[in-house]
Amino acid sequence: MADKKSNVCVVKHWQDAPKLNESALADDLNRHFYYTLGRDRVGESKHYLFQALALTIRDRLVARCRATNQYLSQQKTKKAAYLSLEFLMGRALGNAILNLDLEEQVKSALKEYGTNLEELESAEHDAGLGNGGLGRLAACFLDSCASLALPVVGYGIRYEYGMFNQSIEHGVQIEQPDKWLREGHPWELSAPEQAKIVKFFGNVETHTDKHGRIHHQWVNSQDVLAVPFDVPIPGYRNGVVNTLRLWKSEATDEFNLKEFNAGSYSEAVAKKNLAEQITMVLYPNDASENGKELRLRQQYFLSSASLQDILHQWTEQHGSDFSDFAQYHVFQLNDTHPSVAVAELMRLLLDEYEMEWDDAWEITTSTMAYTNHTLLPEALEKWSVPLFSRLLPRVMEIIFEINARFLAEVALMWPGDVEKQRQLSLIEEGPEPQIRMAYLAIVGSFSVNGVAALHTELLKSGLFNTFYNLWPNKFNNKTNGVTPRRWLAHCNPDLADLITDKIGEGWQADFSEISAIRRYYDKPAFHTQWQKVKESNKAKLAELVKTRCNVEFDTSMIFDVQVKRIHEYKRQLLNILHVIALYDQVRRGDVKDMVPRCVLFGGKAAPGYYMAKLIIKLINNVANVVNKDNAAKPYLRVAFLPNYNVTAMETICAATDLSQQISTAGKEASGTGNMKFMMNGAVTIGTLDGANIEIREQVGDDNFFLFGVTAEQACQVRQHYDPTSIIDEFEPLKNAMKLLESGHFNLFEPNLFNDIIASITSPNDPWLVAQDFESYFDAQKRAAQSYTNKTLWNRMSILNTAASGTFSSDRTISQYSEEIWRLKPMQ
Ligand code: B1H
Repeated sequence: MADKKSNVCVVKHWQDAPKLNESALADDLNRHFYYTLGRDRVGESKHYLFQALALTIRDRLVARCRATNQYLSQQKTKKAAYLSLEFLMGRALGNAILNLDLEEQVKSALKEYGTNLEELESAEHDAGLGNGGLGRLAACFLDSCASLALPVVGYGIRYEYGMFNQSIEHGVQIEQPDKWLREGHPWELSAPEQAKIVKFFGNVETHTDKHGRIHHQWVNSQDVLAVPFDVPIPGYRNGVVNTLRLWKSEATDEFNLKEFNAGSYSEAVAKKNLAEQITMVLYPNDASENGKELRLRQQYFLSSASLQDILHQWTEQHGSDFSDFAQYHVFQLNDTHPSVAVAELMRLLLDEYEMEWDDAWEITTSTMAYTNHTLLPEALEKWSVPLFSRLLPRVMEIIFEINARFLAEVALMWPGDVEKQRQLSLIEEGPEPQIRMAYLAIVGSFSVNGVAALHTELLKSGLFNTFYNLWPNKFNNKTNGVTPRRWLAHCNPDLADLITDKIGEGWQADFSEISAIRRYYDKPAFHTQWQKVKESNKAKLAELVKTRCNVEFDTSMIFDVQVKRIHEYKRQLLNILHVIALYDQVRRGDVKDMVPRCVLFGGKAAPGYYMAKLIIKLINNVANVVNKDNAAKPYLRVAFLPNYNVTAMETICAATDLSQQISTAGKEASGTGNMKFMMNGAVTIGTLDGANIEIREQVGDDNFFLFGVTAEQACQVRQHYDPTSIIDEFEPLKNAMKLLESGHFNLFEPNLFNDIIASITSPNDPWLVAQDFESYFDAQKRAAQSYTNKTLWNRMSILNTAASGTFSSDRTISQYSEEIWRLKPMQ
């Protein structure tokens, strides 16, 4: 479908379209700037110039996207749909230019405007349609699917407001709405003619036809329109452009008309707002409790619209014969968030396409696949049965029926074992019964996967053990990955050039080739080049830290970085406690072995997460005290970078020396920031948790600073945990706690950090901060010492990049494709 070498897409099937003169990029840019947007060069035009450039690039994407779609509609080929409530895309311009190989053309076209690409890139808003790792994973996966020429469509929600913007005032997180669409979204194309109707509320009527078949009708529903907006997803220099289809909710006309006719103008408008609420805002909770009705509406809205879309396309081609539907379709559920899709697919097949239960169930259970992303109990989704029944009455009936049939199977397996039935039931009994969404996903899927080796083992041995015993073959591991295009080639162009100079450019398409850089790990001349790149990246990060935090970072000091969502299990507390211990040493004048260090924090707290917000406040207070103290200046600088997001990470990961991956073992399902840092040559200080374990295996023990108890040990420690005696027995920790307790960091805010102190000293602290402190402190010492030996550090850094091949999302997606989806690349 595409001429690979010249990257010119042969648009075979789009004959009516005027030919795009691909080499006339500068002309297109002018046309879009002056005519499409109607601008001139007077005044502030950077934003319009960005838009004109985006439209110019979009033209080229659209041409390829058409070709990809037409190939797909003509070829009888299996397709996957990736269903996710989150796609954390970040900016698109730089990535599209890289993947289409247009950098030279763009640069020369921009000369005329007296600006550069970097400046225009900075005019683009991040598409922050996700919370953190789970949403960014979905974005990396789309890049890999397109780059591997796999027929995969992403389905998500076009939130009007994405992840909130964070500012820090007096050390406290303030949330501001992220109106990312305000200045338009140049990448998307809407397709209102393909809108779908999604039902809510109402009731179910049944009637029996003359053949004795019972029909269920969902009536008196309030209908909402789902309008698709398509975002193009370019593959890396292969002519493929896949689609991310985002749904926007709108009021239906019919629905309003009734009200207008009855003279209830205000009621009609009020209901319009109700419909439009659904896709208004992303829930910013990350792996913590949700449970709000609006969130369930979002989940059902996405699931129903996406399934209707695919079923509609099927019937257009095949009529109502679904017999080989499962040979051509597979749905990947990104956690349980879209897991109502299991019941919704059943509903559509039963009620809309009049299929028999067993046939519909066969199709459902051979097309649905579920990825679990967390073991944390507070993130395991449950929906109240009364709420669910009211909102989605027909879907509730179907879930009850799935459960009844499943429990009958359980009864056959374990005759007379009522306890087993209670344990495995999709409905958790209690004062208010709850639907266990993970169980629905497992029962309705042919594949259940975890996102790192340890995580999958823990799913099998713990959380889902009984299901694993029932269906061992459903369970499999797919260790996460990240795209080396955005997370090395784009965000670290100097390192990318250096690598390409040595091993050729093949690594960008086949990241296993990165291991070839290992040959240079001991070459002094290469060390010099490697270090020079790192230093210039550090200077750029230092500039960002200076502008955003007004803190001076010195590029000769080790850059020690922890950026991720703020959560107790991720243990930002352990990190800041270590900073306090170092600061305490400085105050005592105990600095003879101290290695100068800049510690950077970044991340958002869920707006309702009290402890996470208090941790942010502590970090900022400590930073303030330390940075003001001239005695500390040569040894320690601390900053909290506000509004950590995808774009910030692009600067951060290229400039980091030491990557902090310090979660309590057994709690972080995988982590993906750890992989971005590793690719860019940072060395990890980390626990045996999530993908850290595999990172350490790849890079070797000598090139990873390990500390802390294992997941297994953590369980044992919790049985008889006594943090106060642990604190008492380790001087640096004892002193750090004393300094914290003395109110040194909250002189004018007495008792502010009492809850943090209580949490560290509690025998019930599930995160074991005190337990792991000493071994963390030692690992930090080893890291700092290693950093003083430039040769040793450069070697470790190079070896980390060289060993990161397996953490490309291309590897992950090849495994999804070969082992779960069974797709064939487009050619
Ligand atoms: C992960 C979530 C998550 N796991 C609920 N679970 C959410 C749960 O809005 N919600 O309701 C949002 C997100 N996110 C992360 O997934 C894991 O913590 C990481 O360890 C993992 O790397 C990432 C991708 O697999």
